[in-house]
Amino acid sequence: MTFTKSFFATAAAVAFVATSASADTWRAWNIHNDGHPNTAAMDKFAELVGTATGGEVTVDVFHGGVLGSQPDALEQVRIGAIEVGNFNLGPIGPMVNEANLVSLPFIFKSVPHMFRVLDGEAGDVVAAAMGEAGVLPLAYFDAGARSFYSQKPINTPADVEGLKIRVMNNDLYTSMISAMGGNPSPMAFSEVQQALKTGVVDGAENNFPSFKNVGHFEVTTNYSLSEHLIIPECICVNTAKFNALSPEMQTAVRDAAKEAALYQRELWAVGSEQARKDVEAAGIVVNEIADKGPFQSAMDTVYADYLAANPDMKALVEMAQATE
Ligand code: BDP
Repeated sequence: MTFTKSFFATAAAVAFVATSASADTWRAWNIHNDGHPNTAAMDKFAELVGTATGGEVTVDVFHGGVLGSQPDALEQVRIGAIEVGNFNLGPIGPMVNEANLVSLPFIFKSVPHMFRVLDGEAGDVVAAAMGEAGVLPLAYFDAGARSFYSQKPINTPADVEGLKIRVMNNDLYTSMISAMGGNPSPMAFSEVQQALKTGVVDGAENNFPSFKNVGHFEVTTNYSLSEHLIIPECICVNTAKFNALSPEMQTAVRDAAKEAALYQRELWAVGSEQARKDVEAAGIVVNEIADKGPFQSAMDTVYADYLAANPDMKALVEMAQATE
């Protein structure tokens, strides 16, 4: 057999195709910095994926939101320009209506209740709709509960009246603030500290780790435990990229995400307690709200307006509410 020039060229091309088809590098978006539980969990996910897939899939995590704001990154994952990320389900609502279930204030009784809903029938509906839209959830993180912070304590919905409050990008959050007489201000996470500092907004809402980790506690004084939103986060992957993997590799990646999520939940339990202690030590007054009833009642119009505009969400909302 004569080895011709074209034989070598063909062999090289085949080898190249074989390598690029079997080894995949995924870019992962993460908004958080070092010191946040999700950053460690995303690093763990990358490590586990590398091991479990024998290097067939490599995950490069970009922390600190350097790949863009959350709404932008979600769009990138949806179209496959970024492969994977740790996303909050809040900003997924404008893209996937079913995901809005988790953005209805006080829909969940507690974090364990939220996980029971996600693990049940309602969660299947939400996950299927997200996958359909291109943002497939592989596992869920704990993100605690979100509460208000501002320069004054907030004990009743009336205390929110007239305050300009930063919210994440979702119309349900603007309705939530408006229902209490406040002025909602949707804004990227990266801009919130400056906005609080300069008085562009009077307050914001988040969980303890995020309140601490990006320095919001340095520019405000009171954290009031309204716990109005319990929003899960996901490791979400571009659906087409995931489906292109062999069944074995899909299982390996999904298991890695689940293990990373269990790790995240452990870190979260410790980290959110510690974050609370740290901000209190730094002078933040943490204000227990004796009766959250008035906040819940103030949300009646939010639910009524939302369900009037989205009647097909009624069954899903009832399914979540009926979950023990
Ligand atoms: C944090 C979430 C992050 C959000 C951020 C926000 O982990 O995904 O972008 O809140 O308020 O708690 O924008």
